[in-house]
Amino acid sequence: MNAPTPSSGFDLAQPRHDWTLPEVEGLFELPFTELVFRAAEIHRRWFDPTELQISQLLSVKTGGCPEDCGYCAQSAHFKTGVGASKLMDAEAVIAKAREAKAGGAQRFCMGAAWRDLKDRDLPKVAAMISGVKALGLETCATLGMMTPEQAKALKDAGLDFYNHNLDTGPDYYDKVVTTRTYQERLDTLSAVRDAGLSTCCGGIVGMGETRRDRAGLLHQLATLPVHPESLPVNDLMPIAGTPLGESPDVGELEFVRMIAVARIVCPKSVVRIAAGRDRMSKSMQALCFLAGANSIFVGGRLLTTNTPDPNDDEALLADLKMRPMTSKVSETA
Ligand code: SAM
Ligand code: DTB
Ligand code: SF4
Repeated sequence: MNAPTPSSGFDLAQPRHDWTLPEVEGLFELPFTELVFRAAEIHRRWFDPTELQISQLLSVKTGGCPEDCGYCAQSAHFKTGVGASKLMDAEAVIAKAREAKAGGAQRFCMGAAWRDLKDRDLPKVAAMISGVKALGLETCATLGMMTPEQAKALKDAGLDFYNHNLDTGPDYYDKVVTTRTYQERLDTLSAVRDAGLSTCCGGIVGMGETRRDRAGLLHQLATLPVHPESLPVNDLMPIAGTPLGESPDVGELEFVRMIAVARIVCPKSVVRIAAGRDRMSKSMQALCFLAGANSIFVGGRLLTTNTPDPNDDEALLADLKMRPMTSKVSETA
């Protein structure tokens, strides 16, 4: 199946929600330079390609998670050496957010190793969200599954974004996680949208999935009722002790293809190079930005693994003459 060409009579840069899986697979099959060129054209239609959205993560509750996600250092099912800690106090989180803002972060994302958010933890989580919001940062949280009522409570506390990844295509999901279903992920995403929160939803490459599974993930995202406002693409950080600790790397060009196809099928989403950036050269990151990536995590740390050294990121932006995103992200279709 050939991907549609610019001469096929419709505007490729307009968001569509009727992508078919063969169409998305067809994009992956394009010659590399053609794919990147198309993605770069679309990127320019919706964004200033010299601007990057800058996020910073903090693990507010680490380890001991009851879920068995085969990639995760924080699952209690695997011996990874990551210990379980309690939920941080709001004041400590707010202090970290203040440092992140001083370091140039625009959005502060609070992550917890939970299967789902418990009502007993809501007051503390709400307090950290309002405190971070009061600093003038965009707020994001990733706390596992949530009910519609909990999503509304977090919105009222000042939450802007909720991160909840589909992680891979629907056919591969149960090879990676057995303690929850794809449908449960989709249900939380519905609750998030219905509460008026912006969604941050993407996945991981390099888990032994096929290209069809990668296309399957992007097909799911592109056919959601609203495209995710943020779309993180994680390159698997192989964690010793997890079932995916020895998973072979997907390869640089395939990672760039994933970014480019994400840019094409979700043209107005902010596409992030999430995990794995610390192993990427400057030129690889530049290629990702050319292919439509326009967001990064900074600050030196993700949850249990690292981002590049902040000095290296400063040099990267200077070298590429890129700067933090100033324009307000346009509304997503
Ligand atoms: N527990 C919550 C959940 O699963 O939604 C929030 C935290 S969880 C660590 C957030 C995301 O981090 C996962 O959905 C996955 O995409 C990503 N992630 C976790 N471990 C990773 C790894 N080793 N390499 C790449 N991405 C990873
Ligand atoms: C996302 O897609 N990636 C981030 C954030 N959302 C929560 C997490 C990456 C975690 C990488 C592995 C670790 O640090 O433990
Ligand atoms: Fe738990 Fe999230 Fe890790 Fe899965 S990805 S084990 S839900 S912290």
